[in-house]
Amino acid sequence: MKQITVVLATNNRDKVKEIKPLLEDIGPGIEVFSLNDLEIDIEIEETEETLEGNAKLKTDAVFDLLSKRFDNLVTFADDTGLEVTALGGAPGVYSARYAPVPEGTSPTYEDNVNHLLTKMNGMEDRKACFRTVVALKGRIEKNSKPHTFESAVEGSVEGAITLEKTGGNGFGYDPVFWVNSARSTFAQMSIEEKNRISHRSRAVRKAVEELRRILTPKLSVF
Ligand code: ITT
Repeated sequence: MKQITVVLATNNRDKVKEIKPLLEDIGPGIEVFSLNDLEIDIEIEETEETLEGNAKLKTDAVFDLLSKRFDNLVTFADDTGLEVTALGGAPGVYSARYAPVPEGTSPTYEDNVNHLLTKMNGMEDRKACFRTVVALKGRIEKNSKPHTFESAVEGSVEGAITLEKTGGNGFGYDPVFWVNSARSTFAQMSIEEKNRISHRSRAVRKAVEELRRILTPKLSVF
Protein backbone atom coordinates (compact mmCIF):
# COMPACT_ATOMS: atom_id res chain seq x y z
CA MET A 1 0.00 0.00 0.00
CA LYS A 2 1.20 3.55 -0.79
CA GLN A 3 2.37 5.83 2.01
CA ILE A 4 -0.40 8.25 3.04
CA THR A 5 0.37 11.56 4.72
CA VAL A 6 -2.20 13.03 7.11
CA VAL A 7 -1.60 16.69 8.00
CA LEU A 8 -3.37 18.26 10.97
CA ALA A 9 -4.40 21.74 9.82
CA THR A 10 -4.13 23.46 13.19
CA ASN A 11 -1.77 25.83 14.95
CA ASN A 12 -3.10 24.75 18.33
CA ARG A 13 -0.56 22.39 19.91
CA ASP A 14 -2.97 21.42 22.69
CA LYS A 15 -5.36 20.03 20.09
CA VAL A 16 -2.51 18.15 18.38
CA LYS A 17 -1.65 16.44 21.69
CA GLU A 18 -5.20 15.12 21.92
CA ILE A 19 -5.70 14.25 18.25
CA LYS A 20 -2.45 12.40 17.47
CA PRO A 21 -3.00 9.41 19.80
CA LEU A 22 -6.50 8.98 18.34
CA LEU A 23 -5.12 8.74 14.81
CA GLU A 24 -2.42 6.17 15.57
CA ASP A 25 -4.52 3.19 14.59
CA ILE A 26 -6.01 4.32 11.26
CA GLY A 27 -3.94 1.69 9.54
CA PRO A 28 -0.47 0.78 8.25
CA GLY A 29 1.42 3.13 5.93
CA ILE A 30 -0.13 6.27 7.39
CA GLU A 31 2.01 9.06 8.80
CA VAL A 32 0.50 11.92 10.78
CA PHE A 33 2.14 15.36 10.93
CA SER A 34 1.12 18.64 12.49
CA LEU A 35 1.89 21.96 10.77
CA ASN A 36 4.53 22.46 13.43
CA ASP A 37 6.18 19.08 12.60
CA LEU A 38 6.46 20.24 8.96
CA GLU A 39 7.69 23.69 10.06
CA ILE A 40 4.80 25.34 8.23
CA ASP A 41 3.78 28.75 9.45
CA ILE A 42 0.34 29.62 8.05
CA GLU A 43 -2.28 31.85 9.62
CA ILE A 44 -5.78 30.91 8.46
CA GLU A 45 -8.39 33.55 9.21
CA GLU A 46 -11.62 31.97 10.48
CA THR A 47 -14.13 34.09 8.56
CA GLU A 48 -17.08 31.67 8.43
CA GLU A 49 -20.01 31.70 10.85
CA THR A 50 -20.17 27.95 11.43
CA LEU A 51 -17.74 25.40 12.85
CA GLU A 52 -18.05 23.37 9.67
CA GLY A 53 -17.34 26.41 7.49
CA ASN A 54 -14.21 27.26 9.47
CA ALA A 55 -12.98 23.65 9.59
CA LYS A 56 -13.29 23.52 5.79
CA LEU A 57 -11.41 26.81 5.40
CA LYS A 58 -8.51 25.18 7.26
CA THR A 59 -8.47 21.95 5.21
CA ASP A 60 -8.80 23.93 1.95
CA ALA A 61 -5.87 26.22 2.81
CA VAL A 62 -3.53 23.42 3.91
CA PHE A 63 -4.57 21.11 1.06
CA ASP A 64 -3.81 23.88 -1.50
CA LEU A 65 -0.45 24.49 0.15
CA LEU A 66 0.68 20.85 0.28
CA SER A 67 -1.05 18.98 -2.52
CA LYS A 68 2.00 19.27 -4.79
CA ARG A 69 4.40 18.17 -2.05
CA PHE A 70 2.64 14.90 -1.10
CA ASP A 71 1.17 12.38 -3.56
CA ASN A 72 -1.29 10.80 -1.14
CA LEU A 73 -2.42 13.60 1.11
CA VAL A 74 -5.22 13.90 3.67
CA THR A 75 -5.71 17.23 5.46
CA PHE A 76 -7.57 17.12 8.74
CA ALA A 77 -8.96 20.17 10.59
CA ASP A 78 -10.83 20.63 13.85
CA ASP A 79 -13.02 23.61 14.67
CA THR A 80 -14.45 23.67 18.16
CA GLY A 81 -16.90 25.88 20.01
CA LEU A 82 -18.26 26.09 23.53
CA GLU A 83 -22.02 26.74 23.48
CA VAL A 84 -23.57 28.07 26.67
CA THR A 85 -27.37 27.79 26.81
CA ALA A 86 -27.99 30.88 28.98
CA LEU A 87 -25.80 32.95 26.64
CA GLY A 88 -27.82 31.94 23.57
CA GLY A 89 -25.09 29.56 22.36
CA ALA A 90 -22.18 32.01 22.83
CA PRO A 91 -19.22 32.01 22.57
CA GLY A 92 -19.76 29.24 19.97
CA VAL A 93 -17.81 29.78 16.79
CA TYR A 94 -16.10 32.78 18.45
CA SER A 95 -14.70 30.76 21.38
CA ALA A 96 -11.06 31.61 20.59
CA ARG A 97 -11.86 35.34 20.37
CA TYR A 98 -14.40 35.79 23.19
CA ALA A 99 -12.74 38.22 25.62
CA PRO A 100 -12.36 41.80 24.40
CA VAL A 101 -8.66 42.65 23.95
CA PRO A 102 -6.79 45.54 22.28
CA GLU A 103 -6.88 45.62 18.48
CA GLY A 104 -4.16 43.44 16.94
CA THR A 105 -3.84 41.12 19.95
CA SER A 106 -5.55 37.81 20.73
CA PRO A 107 -7.08 36.84 24.06
CA THR A 108 -5.30 34.15 26.07
CA TYR A 109 -7.14 31.06 27.33
CA GLU A 110 -7.24 32.75 30.72
CA ASP A 111 -8.74 35.99 29.31
CA ASN A 112 -11.54 33.97 27.68
CA VAL A 113 -12.28 31.88 30.78
CA ASN A 114 -12.35 34.96 33.04
CA HIS A 115 -14.65 36.76 30.60
CA LEU A 116 -17.01 33.78 30.55
CA LEU A 117 -17.13 33.57 34.36
CA THR A 118 -17.84 37.30 34.57
CA LYS A 119 -20.62 37.09 31.94
CA MET A 120 -22.19 34.20 33.86
CA ASN A 121 -21.94 35.80 37.26
CA GLY A 122 -25.21 35.15 39.13
CA MET A 123 -26.66 32.91 36.42
CA GLU A 124 -28.30 29.75 37.66
CA ASP A 125 -28.62 27.94 34.35
CA ARG A 126 -25.02 26.82 33.71
CA LYS A 127 -25.76 24.26 30.94
CA ALA A 128 -23.17 24.13 28.16
CA CYS A 129 -22.00 21.92 25.35
CA PHE A 130 -18.70 21.54 23.54
CA ARG A 131 -19.02 20.86 19.82
CA THR A 132 -16.25 19.88 17.39
CA VAL A 133 -16.46 19.58 13.64
CA VAL A 134 -13.64 17.66 11.96
CA ALA A 135 -13.22 18.31 8.24
CA LEU A 136 -11.23 16.04 5.92
CA LYS A 137 -9.97 16.83 2.46
CA GLY A 138 -7.72 14.53 0.51
CA ARG A 139 -6.45 13.08 -2.69
CA ILE A 140 -5.19 9.51 -2.72
CA GLU A 141 -4.54 6.84 -5.27
CA LYS A 142 -7.29 4.25 -5.02
CA ASN A 143 -7.71 1.32 -7.36
CA SER A 144 -4.82 2.84 -9.39
CA LYS A 145 -6.76 6.08 -9.97
CA PRO A 146 -6.59 9.47 -8.20
CA HIS A 147 -9.51 9.76 -5.81
CA THR A 148 -10.40 13.11 -4.20
CA PHE A 149 -12.72 13.47 -1.24
CA GLU A 150 -14.06 15.95 1.31
CA SER A 151 -16.20 15.34 4.34
CA ALA A 152 -17.13 16.68 7.76
CA VAL A 153 -18.23 14.93 10.97
CA GLU A 154 -19.29 16.24 14.37
CA GLY A 155 -18.88 15.28 18.02
CA SER A 156 -20.29 16.90 21.16
CA VAL A 157 -20.44 16.55 24.91
CA GLU A 158 -22.92 17.99 27.41
CA GLY A 159 -21.81 19.68 30.60
CA ALA A 160 -22.03 22.81 32.74
CA ILE A 161 -19.93 25.88 33.47
CA THR A 162 -18.53 25.75 37.01
CA LEU A 163 -18.50 28.76 39.35
CA GLU A 164 -14.71 28.73 39.53
CA LYS A 165 -11.70 27.17 37.79
CA THR A 166 -10.89 23.62 38.88
CA GLY A 167 -8.00 21.41 37.73
CA GLY A 168 -4.63 22.01 36.11
CA ASN A 169 -4.72 19.85 32.98
CA GLY A 170 -6.14 20.46 29.53
CA PHE A 171 -6.46 23.86 27.86
CA GLY A 172 -8.90 26.58 26.89
CA TYR A 173 -12.17 26.39 28.79
CA ASP A 174 -11.33 22.98 30.35
CA PRO A 175 -10.96 24.35 33.93
CA VAL A 176 -14.59 25.55 33.92
CA PHE A 177 -16.23 22.78 31.87
CA TRP A 178 -17.91 20.25 34.14
CA VAL A 179 -18.65 16.95 32.43
CA ASN A 180 -21.86 15.51 33.83
CA SER A 181 -21.02 11.87 33.07
CA ALA A 182 -17.54 12.10 34.70
CA ARG A 183 -18.44 14.29 37.70
CA SER A 184 -15.32 16.41 37.10
CA THR A 185 -14.01 19.19 34.87
CA PHE A 186 -11.97 18.37 31.77
CA ALA A 187 -9.02 20.06 33.50
CA GLN A 188 -9.13 17.36 36.19
CA MET A 189 -8.64 14.63 33.60
CA SER A 190 -5.56 13.20 31.89
CA ILE A 191 -5.48 13.35 28.07
CA GLU A 192 -6.46 9.64 28.00
CA GLU A 193 -9.48 10.28 30.25
CA LYS A 194 -10.56 13.34 28.26
CA ASN A 195 -10.12 11.38 25.02
CA ARG A 196 -12.52 8.71 26.24
CA ILE A 197 -15.47 11.12 26.35
CA SER A 198 -14.70 14.46 24.75
CA HIS A 199 -16.41 16.27 21.89
CA ARG A 200 -13.10 16.17 19.97
CA SER A 201 -12.49 12.44 20.45
CA ARG A 202 -16.06 11.67 19.33
CA ALA A 203 -15.59 13.68 16.14
CA VAL A 204 -12.09 12.28 15.54
CA ARG A 205 -13.30 8.67 15.93
CA LYS A 206 -16.00 9.29 13.32
CA ALA A 207 -13.37 10.83 11.03
CA VAL A 208 -11.12 7.78 11.51
CA GLU A 209 -13.99 5.46 10.50
CA GLU A 210 -14.63 7.65 7.48
CA LEU A 211 -10.94 7.57 6.53
CA ARG A 212 -10.74 3.80 6.90
CA ARG A 213 -13.72 3.47 4.58
CA ILE A 214 -12.18 5.85 2.03
CA LEU A 215 -8.75 4.23 2.16
CA THR A 216 -9.99 0.66 1.76
CA PRO A 217 -9.55 -0.43 -1.87
CA LYS A 218 -12.79 -1.48 -3.54
CA LEU A 219 -12.99 -5.19 -4.28
CA SER A 220 -13.65 -5.96 -7.91
CA VAL A 221 -16.73 -8.09 -8.49
CA PHE A 222 -16.43 -10.54 -11.35
P1 ITT B 1 -6.85 26.25 15.17
O1 ITT B 1 -7.91 27.09 14.50
O2 ITT B 1 -5.47 26.56 14.71
O3 ITT B 1 -7.17 24.79 15.10
P2 ITT B 1 -7.91 27.47 17.62
O4 ITT B 1 -7.36 27.55 19.02
O5 ITT B 1 -8.24 28.77 16.95
O6 ITT B 1 -6.85 26.60 16.75
P3 ITT B 1 -10.72 26.66 17.56
O7 ITT B 1 -11.14 27.88 16.85
O8 ITT B 1 -11.25 25.34 17.10
O9 ITT B 1 -9.12 26.51 17.62
O10 ITT B 1 -11.04 26.69 19.11
C1 ITT B 1 -11.61 27.78 19.73
C2 ITT B 1 -11.22 27.88 21.16
O11 ITT B 1 -12.05 26.98 21.92
C3 ITT B 1 -9.79 27.47 21.53
O12 ITT B 1 -8.89 28.53 21.36
C4 ITT B 1 -9.95 27.11 23.00
O13 ITT B 1 -9.96 28.26 23.81
C5 ITT B 1 -11.34 26.51 23.02
N1 ITT B 1 -11.29 25.04 22.94
C6 ITT B 1 -11.23 24.27 21.83
N2 ITT B 1 -11.19 22.97 22.15
C7 ITT B 1 -11.23 22.93 23.51
C8 ITT B 1 -11.22 21.89 24.45
O14 ITT B 1 -11.14 20.62 24.08
N3 ITT B 1 -11.25 22.21 25.75
C9 ITT B 1 -11.32 23.49 26.15
N4 ITT B 1 -11.34 24.53 25.33
C10 ITT B 1 -11.29 24.27 24.01
